[in-house]
Amino acid sequence: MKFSKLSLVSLAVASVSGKALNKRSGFSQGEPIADNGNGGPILGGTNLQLDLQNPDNLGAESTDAGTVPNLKWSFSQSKTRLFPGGWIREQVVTDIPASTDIAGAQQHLKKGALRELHWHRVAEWGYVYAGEVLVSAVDENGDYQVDRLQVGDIWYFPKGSAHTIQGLADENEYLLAFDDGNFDAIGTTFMVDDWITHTPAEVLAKNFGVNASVFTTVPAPDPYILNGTVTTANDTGAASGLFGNSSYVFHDSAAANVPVPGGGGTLKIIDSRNFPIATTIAATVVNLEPNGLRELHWHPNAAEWLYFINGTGRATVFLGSATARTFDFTSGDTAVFPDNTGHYIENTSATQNLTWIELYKADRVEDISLTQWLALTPSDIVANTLKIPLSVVTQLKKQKQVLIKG
Ligand SMILES: *[C@@H]1O[C@H](CO)[C@@H](O)[C@H](O)[C@H]1NC(C)=O
Ligand SMILES: *[C@@H]1O[C@H](CO)[C@@H](O)[C@H](O)[C@H]1NC(C)=O
Ligand SMILES: *[C@@H]1O[C@H](CO)[C@@H](O)[C@H](O)[C@H]1NC(C)=O
Ligand SMILES: *[C@@H]1O[C@H](CO)[C@@H](O)[C@H](O)[C@H]1NC(C)=O
Ligand SMILES: *[C@@H]1O[C@H](CO)[C@@H](O)[C@H](O)[C@H]1NC(C)=O
Ligand SMILES: *[C@@H]1O[C@H](CO)[C@@H](O)[C@H](O)[C@H]1NC(C)=O
Ligand SMILES: CC(=O)N[C@H]1CO[C@H](CO)[C@@H](O)[C@@H]1O
Repeated sequence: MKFSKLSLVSLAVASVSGKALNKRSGFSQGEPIADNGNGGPILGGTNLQLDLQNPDNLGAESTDAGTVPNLKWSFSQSKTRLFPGGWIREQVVTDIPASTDIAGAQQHLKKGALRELHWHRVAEWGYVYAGEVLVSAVDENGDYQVDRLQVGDIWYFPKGSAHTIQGLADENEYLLAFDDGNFDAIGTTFMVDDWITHTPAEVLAKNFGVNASVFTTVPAPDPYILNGTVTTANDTGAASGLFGNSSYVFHDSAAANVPVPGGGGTLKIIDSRNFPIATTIAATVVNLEPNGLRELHWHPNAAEWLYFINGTGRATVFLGSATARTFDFTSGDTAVFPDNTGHYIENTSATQNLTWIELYKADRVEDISLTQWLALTPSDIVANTLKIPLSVVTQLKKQKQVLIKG
């Protein structure tokens, strides 16, 4: 039986229903063939579903140039680790070698399940996107905090803070980020039960003032995520803080979405200016309307790490020296735009918002807008450099547009 490429494409389109597909005008769907005749069919093995999702890998964007490494990773490509109380899948520097500043993970907890007590050699940033969780933490002054987080709420534990997380709703999930791309290396996470089982019993007895036999039931190896029941304890008196605002937590309700001059969506910045403890991870949560564009810009202070929550989009990363590469994104993708590289993000759906989170290993979010730069430079200099009419330059917007309506 013979299948034409076209019938294979329609089969694949049917079988990836739900995953949005990117069609580029002037370019064949699922094949490296441009309407101008460049390219040709793939005769060897290929993964058609990936091809359909990533037209820019097939060369759809003629302005791309040079050898640019992969800057994208889908959590669907990560190994998922399963536990009685949930799961985790990570993206670390070995997945995207350019992502040296930040590593990320999706983590899921069932009701009552616990990410066991631990601390890290790096800072941890979390964003709840489903369910509700309880975080509990203790700092070096013996100050403790117990707080309840809902969808959109964020936490930040500085390097070394002792903490634990519990799922409160039936199913709960959040994005985790760490201010070190090599986060998963040995020695970055310290589990409480791991420490106990690797300490002499008589030392434990002396340290805690109890009978050494108490600790024979401590699990080894450590369970990482364990099942349990939702806490009812009020022994620290911290329950009164359950509904309050702790310094480790930024409640979504504490900041309004900032309306942007260009229309096109909403944006929220959470960094050390409104969330003082978050000195090493600054964040922007972006909602871009159908066909909208996050305007061309770069970040003078840090690389950008991204997590796409929902929708479909694309971005071209300009790395200087006449090199650029376009990437296609869908929900569950992560990416990194290296330090100071120019880029935009476009919503390629005509119907669905594109939502994503941007993280920077920095104390604040900073960006320079290409349009604003050109508008605030002597107009004849800009016109002469780009060889474009002066009248085009003089009407450029002097205010950052941020998100432009599609
Ligand atoms: C510690 O507990 C064990 C087991 O319950 C018991 O046999 C032992 O006598 C206890 N030791 C002390 C010092 O209380
Ligand atoms: C955790 O799961 C195990 C195995 O299913 C079960 O025996 C135990 O009762 C559960 N514990 C809690 C606290 O839910
Ligand atoms: C927890 O204990 C504190 C202090 O004992 C008390 O003020 C508070 O009402 C208790 N909270 C709950 C939810 O029982
Ligand atoms: C938490 O902080 C926000 C913003 O400052 C405020 O609107 C809210 O009332 C606070 N909630 C509590 C329980 O203190
Ligand atoms: C899309 O975003 C706009 C705000 O920019 C919002 O009003 C609208 O409800 C969003 N649509 C969906 C389906 O979330
Ligand atoms: C994505 O948005 C659509 C509506 O535009 C909604 O039905 C869906 O639940 C969203 N998915 C996630 C993961 O937020
Ligand atoms: C590059 C790309 O896919 N752009 C798309 C942006 O969204 C509009 C509306 O869906 C499309 O027409 C464009 O092709």
